[in-house]
Amino acid sequence: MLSGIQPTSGSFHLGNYLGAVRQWVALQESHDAFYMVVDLHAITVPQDPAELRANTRLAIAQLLAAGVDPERCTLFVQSHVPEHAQLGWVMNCLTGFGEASRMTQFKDKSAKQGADRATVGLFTYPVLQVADILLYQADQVPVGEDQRQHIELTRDLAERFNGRFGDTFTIPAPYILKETGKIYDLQDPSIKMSKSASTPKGLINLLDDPKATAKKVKSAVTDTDTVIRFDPEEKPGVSNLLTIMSTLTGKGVEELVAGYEGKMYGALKTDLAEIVVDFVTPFRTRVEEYLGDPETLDSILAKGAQKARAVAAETLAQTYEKIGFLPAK
Ligand code: AQP
Repeated sequence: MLSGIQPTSGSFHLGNYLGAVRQWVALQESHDAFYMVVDLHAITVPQDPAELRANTRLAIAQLLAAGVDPERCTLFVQSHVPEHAQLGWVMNCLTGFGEASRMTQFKDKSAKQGADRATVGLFTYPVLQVADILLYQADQVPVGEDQRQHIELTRDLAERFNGRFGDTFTIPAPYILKETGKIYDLQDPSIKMSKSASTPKGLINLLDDPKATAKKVKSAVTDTDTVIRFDPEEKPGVSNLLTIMSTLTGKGVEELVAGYEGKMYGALKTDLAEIVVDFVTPFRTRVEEYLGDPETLDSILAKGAQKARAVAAETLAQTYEKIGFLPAK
């Protein structure tokens, strides 16, 4: 099991948590899990060095606060394991230019930035992600729906390499939960909640002031009907709120809908605002605690990098050997 999260946004948003990180916490119990903060990916767009360093620590603190447990998984920072960049180069040399050009995330992001400002790093980002996954021979990758195409590319490249050089890589599958694979923007439930595309009112950042968060939930867009039911096609806003509530409370959507029979949207939003605030308030406190103890954080990362490198170095050595690189004596 392998997954990663970017340290670019400062605070994780509710989509990151419900779509990915929550699954990381559950899966560390049953799988040999490798979780990382992907700082190499972060620099595909310009970063202020001091901010990047601070946000990388903040991302680790948030993962720990969410329940990622370094005793149960391998938690590390991507740039601490140089094999990612090394295997990334090999995978670049296996990827067709047209194939990489078809990645929708690149098309969207480069269109937003303008062709002249988008970097080659942004273009090859999915290929580095392929290397991230294959290095650990992951068979499952817990991510949100937006990453499905990148996992498909990973499968294609793993099969291509295995076909050309002999069995080397495990073919991974995406682990995307139907319910939470795509959490939607609170103001525009036709788009995913996202740090780059959402407006501030549509985005719930876990580290925002809980009062502001409650306000955002209460002003979420619903529809002109009044009935609370789960219908993503006809009622995307209400359905998104029900999904969030169901995941945070552990109650089934049907049970929730039954409980709101005859009630108005306002009741649902008020209850959800309270549930979200009850979730983010202790989360923020735990993040502060982890940030206040940089020595423990550093020692977790040092151990994580060591464990990750042991696996990554072995896979890279096998790959180099298969390709025909002369071993370094
Ligand atoms: N809205 C979402 N619903 C479900 N899952 C989501 N993920 C992101 N948004 C949603 C999943 O979160 C994990 C980490 O994603 P990332 O490293 O791409 O983090 P990010 O850059 O903060 O995510 P954004 O907001 O999606 O960034 P932009 O706006 O730059 O595209 C991944 O598993 C992702 O699927």
